[in-house]
Amino acid sequence: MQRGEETNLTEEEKYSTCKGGIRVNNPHLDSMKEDFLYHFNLGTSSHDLPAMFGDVKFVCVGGSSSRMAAFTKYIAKELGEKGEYSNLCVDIDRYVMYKVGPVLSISHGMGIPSIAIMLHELIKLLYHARCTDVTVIRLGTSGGLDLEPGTVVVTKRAVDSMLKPSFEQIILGKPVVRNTELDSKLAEELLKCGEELGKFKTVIGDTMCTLDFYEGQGRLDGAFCSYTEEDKMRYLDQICKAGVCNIEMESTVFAAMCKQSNLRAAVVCVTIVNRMNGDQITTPHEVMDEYQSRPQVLVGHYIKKKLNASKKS
Ligand code: R2B
Ligand code: URA
Repeated sequence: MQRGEETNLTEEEKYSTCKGGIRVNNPHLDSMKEDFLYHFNLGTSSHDLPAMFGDVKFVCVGGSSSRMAAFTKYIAKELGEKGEYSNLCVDIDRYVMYKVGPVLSISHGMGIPSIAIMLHELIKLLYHARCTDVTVIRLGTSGGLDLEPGTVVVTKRAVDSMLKPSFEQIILGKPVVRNTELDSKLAEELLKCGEELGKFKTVIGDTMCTLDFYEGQGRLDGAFCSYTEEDKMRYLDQICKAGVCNIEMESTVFAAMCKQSNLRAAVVCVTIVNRMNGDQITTPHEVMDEYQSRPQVLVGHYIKKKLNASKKS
């Protein structure tokens, strides 16, 4: 597709290039002799990206490297794939990346800047590899509002700390605001997967994305706190009434960047604490491990369903 050919696009999207479905919006990219994805330690000259990644259909991302390694083992077992899966981000320790058939599993660290860097390189990787029809899902943890810990929340809308469904990036000293709309059909399908499994409670609702775990999420247990418990509870009540089910730290930029690049995206997070009852996370490790496996089980079920359906058609 040529630059600027599509209709119904935002000004930003008009000037984008779309190689086989993945949209990038950078006129400089095509004139670069080589594109080195520094934090992945992968590059267009050193690696045959279409051969390595061209068949990717699902990308699952999550904060911790060990959780994404565990997901890799889980999805391999679920898909009946046998083998050893090694980290494709060799000799660099920013992120880990594993590939099991059409499923890529990548860690993104904590917070907006960390996931944004990973997503820039992921989107370019998928673009260079000429991937098509890719679904990206963030599997995460979060603090729940009025939800029993262990509840899985599928995000309907990713909102910022001011309840706005947008993500603001400062570019060349000026604020640029981007939409954080997620794929509603995908969210409903994921909710249905949770219900079909019937192993844990799954709900759908808004997810608030903050810039910090402590003051940014109204905790009383950070190194600094300038508000009262009443102030905190008033805020949590207010956002809960506005439709926020859980709070985490990556969903807005994740939603915005996936939307910009034409990627179908969803956020599935387990709640590990009910913020209406407290701030500290003291859940025993075994319980926490089981909670953290829940988004993996749900998304594993979804991926299997989709792959079986595509085999039949
Ligand atoms: C959830 O958990 C992390 C903070 O503990 C953060 O990455 C998030 O979004
Ligand atoms: N992750 C968050 O960002 N907040 C919580 O309360 C729990 C996990």
